[in-house]
Amino acid sequence: MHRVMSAGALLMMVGLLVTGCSRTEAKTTDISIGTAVCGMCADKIEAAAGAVKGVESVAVDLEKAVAYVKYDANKTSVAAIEDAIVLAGYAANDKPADPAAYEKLPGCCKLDAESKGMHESM
Ligand SMILES: [Cu+2]
Repeated sequence: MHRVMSAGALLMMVGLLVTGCSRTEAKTTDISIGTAVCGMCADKIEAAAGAVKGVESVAVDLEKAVAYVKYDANKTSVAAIEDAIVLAGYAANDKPADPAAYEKLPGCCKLDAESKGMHESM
């Protein structure tokens, strides 16, 4: 509780210093994307999260299995970004991938790929 409050206070102070009276509330969040396995996964996650209104930038680190998302907290939320990633077929934080979207992923992007190595182009 204390940590959250002080982090919030710090953000506000930094925000005031940097942006003055701007109305955007820029935040960053690290979203765990443990089911992403290759560059195509990263591209899809970046595209899906980046398409959410209010998201300013997405950077995927495949090795750490984390998507770093910069967004405007007045326009969107972490939950909305998670949902976009879920609908692209990937798990986001504690939300499992949408099963239908996951089914449509190329074989190389599935964790239990029987067809591993067979890269279908979509
Ligand atoms: Cu992949």
